[in-house]
Amino acid sequence: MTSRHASARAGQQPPSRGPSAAIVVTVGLGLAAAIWGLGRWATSTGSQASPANGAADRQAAGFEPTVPAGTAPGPAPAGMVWVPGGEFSMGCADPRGMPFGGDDPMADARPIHRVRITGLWMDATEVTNAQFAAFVKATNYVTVAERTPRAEDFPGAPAENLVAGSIVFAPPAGDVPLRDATGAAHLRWWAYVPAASWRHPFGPESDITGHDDDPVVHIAFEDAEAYAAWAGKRLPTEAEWEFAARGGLTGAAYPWGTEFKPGGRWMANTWQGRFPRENTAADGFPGIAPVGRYPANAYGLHDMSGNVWEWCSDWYRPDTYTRDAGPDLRAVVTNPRGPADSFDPQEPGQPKRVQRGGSFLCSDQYCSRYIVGTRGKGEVSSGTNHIGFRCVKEPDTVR
Ligand SMILES: [Ca+2]
Repeated sequence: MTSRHASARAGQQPPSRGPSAAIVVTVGLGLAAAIWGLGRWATSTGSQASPANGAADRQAAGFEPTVPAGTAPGPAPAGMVWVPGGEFSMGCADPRGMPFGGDDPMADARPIHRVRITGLWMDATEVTNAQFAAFVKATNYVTVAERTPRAEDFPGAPAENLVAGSIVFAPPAGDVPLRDATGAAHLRWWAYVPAASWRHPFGPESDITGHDDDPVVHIAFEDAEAYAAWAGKRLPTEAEWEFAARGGLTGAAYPWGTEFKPGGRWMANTWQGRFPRENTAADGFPGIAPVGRYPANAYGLHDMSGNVWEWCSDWYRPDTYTRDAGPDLRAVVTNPRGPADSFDPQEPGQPKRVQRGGSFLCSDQYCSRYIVGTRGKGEVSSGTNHIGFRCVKEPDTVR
């Protein structure tokens, strides 16, 4: 059973207590926890270091200088930029106490450890609706959200709930608690919407006319992989993604530096106002922005922070960095591709891949995963209206 399909029930029946409701709550939790990558378990694993501001703090946190290596092997493929590769410190210091740092210790992003990456090309922006439409036109590909769930995969589910669709942000009118004892507070602002898909981001009455340059959303992991294969590319590993997002900087909180709004300028599409009911759109966009509307980082990459989440190829585990760093934290891991399997203590039965960068729904009240070293995770079949992707291409595969 997958989160997306089972969510047909979660979205149409209010969670409540009882034998059947337990499934609904569990599944719904799988959905949106996957979406947000809450990482709440991490509070029990402790934290280290201080905010990553200034050289002394960076060193205390475990960041050593980024050492780029490798030059571009030729002209960039269309829409891509060169990420030089090299060695860097991967991970995130405890962001609590940082301006815009939020209240999550982000312990799954520690220990900070050394990683070496081979240079490669990366899409300068998230994949757009126009690009995805070209793929669908060429291949007649049908996304996971557009497929009708099969009854045999969901024994006992009411037939009326076996409908194609996806999960859409649906904020309540009033204030709601962002966290509660059930761990399912987020169900208050997510709804399963029949017929929602990349073509109809908010449901059947919506479409993407005039939004060619918006990032494509409602993308499940296999959808992203299918597009990448068609394009002669692949999804980035989590380590490649973070090296690229850091743009050569060492231990900076954001892809552009240490200040969230340098000189008062908005650098990423995130959430302003009281989440989830108030959206002031102070950054210029109440929802998704067309790609590339905010400044690129030093490698020429846009929206590595915010706008939409981006799938990476790695399975998610909270202990990946502990494993990679080794007992003395001196290991240098070369081109890590993630663990062999997935495990999320919050939802042990849900297979999850890594997602990075946060989205237009991230704020310092909730999520704060626009911080460059933080990690997200998503159940593989659950696209939503803030999950997209971008691709990479290895130099020796350039055509
Ligand atoms: Ca993004």
